[in-house]
Amino acid sequence: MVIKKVLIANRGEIALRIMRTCKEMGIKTVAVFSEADRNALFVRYADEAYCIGPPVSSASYLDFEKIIKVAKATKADAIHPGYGFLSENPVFARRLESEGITLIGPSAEAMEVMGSKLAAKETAKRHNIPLVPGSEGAVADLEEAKAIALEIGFPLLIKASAGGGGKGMRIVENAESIDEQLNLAMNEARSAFGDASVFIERYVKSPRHIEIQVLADKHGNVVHLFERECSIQRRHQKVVEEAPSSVLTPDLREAMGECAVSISKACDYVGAGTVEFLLDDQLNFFFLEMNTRLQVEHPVSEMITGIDLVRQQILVAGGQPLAFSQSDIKMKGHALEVRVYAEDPTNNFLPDIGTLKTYVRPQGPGIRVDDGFEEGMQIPIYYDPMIAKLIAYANTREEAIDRMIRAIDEYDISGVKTTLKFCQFAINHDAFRSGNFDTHFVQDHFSPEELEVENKQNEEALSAFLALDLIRGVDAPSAQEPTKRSNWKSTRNRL
Ligand code: MV4
Repeated sequence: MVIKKVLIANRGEIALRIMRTCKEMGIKTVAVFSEADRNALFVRYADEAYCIGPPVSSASYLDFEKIIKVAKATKADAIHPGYGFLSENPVFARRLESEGITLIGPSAEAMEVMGSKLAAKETAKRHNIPLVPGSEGAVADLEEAKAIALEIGFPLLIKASAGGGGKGMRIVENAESIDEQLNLAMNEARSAFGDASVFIERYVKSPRHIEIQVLADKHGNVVHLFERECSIQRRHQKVVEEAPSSVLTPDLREAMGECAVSISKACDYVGAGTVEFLLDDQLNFFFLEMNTRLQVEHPVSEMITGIDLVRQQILVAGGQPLAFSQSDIKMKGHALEVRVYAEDPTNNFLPDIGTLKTYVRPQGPGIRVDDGFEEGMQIPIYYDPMIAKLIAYANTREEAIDRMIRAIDEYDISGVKTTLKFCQFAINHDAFRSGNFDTHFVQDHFSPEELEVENKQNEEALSAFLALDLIRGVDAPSAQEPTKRSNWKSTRNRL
């Protein structure tokens, strides 16, 4: 089947990102949008665009009856769901199958298996993929939980089978609290997910979060595109992602890659997917879960492999076999991504939505900005407050970090508070630079004062330079430089 027209069932930067590849492939695009996104860039970029309802997601981006109606009316061959919204919804996938519309993604069955953490772990176990020691399947009652605890020791972790991304997790420190925690976890799981099944794992103390990008076609070919390191996160919200990881050896990379390919084959996976692992401080890895969608941080994998993941998703959805094998895929250089949010890092990351009064993107060598906004636009309150993904690519990790720091300096956003300085703090930290960090990085190293102190230091440095100006006279060439630098942002619009 040749895909000639794609409906993008998403919004913002990812809708635009998908449309750009469609355009390169000569594929027509259909946007669907809510009333809050009337003026969005992705709506203007599409060949056709249809309003599908009010801002609240349940009445627009999640309302698949409306979306399918538009797909039929516009004769779209396929739907790309992006990430979030309908992207991992097996009910939607099944509906599209019965409507004869191609989903750019895996089958409903693959989504179902991986949507259940227990089913996913069972699949992994059958294929000898390492798992964190813990219960086999759901824990039935307190007696069983206690028996497992006796075996694996404390602290342990109770997780909801229907959870994921940290939702429904509880740490149990000692035998006395296991009763209470188990009850809370099961009740929470029942009310949040409609499924009370929970399982137990040993708590891995200082883990790194490493995920492997996979790509599978409809002919049983599966390859991996190496790893992404996503340990720098705050409350399960990723802050910095990079590829490759600074701690993986070639052997470890190959072993994890093979496990990722094997679990993908086990669920007859099709398309782009991500297999998540925990890596402990002894470099043991354990399968966590599989995400059956294109991920937010996919650009770092694209940068180091030169492979356009959206193009590959579309090709395999159309039935084409992958045009390359594992040995053809090489990684080169280093890529970093930071997520720029409209949040105030000095005020507990409170969303700070409003109008982008100034919005000037960084440019230059090795910089990619995936966003969906322009100066003067309003960031809607109804959705995730991510403004942009800033990606830096260079030959080495050090150069990529320096390049990212430069790009963050160039990024000029006013009207809303952003996490840019927080991201800069993170990647410039000794622990990050040295590669010696884990998922507790933000908790261990960040406090709002870090940003306030930095602001103050900048002010002090500026006053010192200004004082120098006075002493030397403003015409002195050595005194010109810092004054110019400090004025860079305020004068740029006039340059
Ligand atoms: C764990 C863990 C430690 N031990 N499992 C959080 C998200 C979900 N995908 C799995 N998560 C974790 N599972 C065991 N047995 C620590 C985490 C975890 C984490 C994992 C990846 C990235 C960030 C994290 C932050 C806190 C906890």
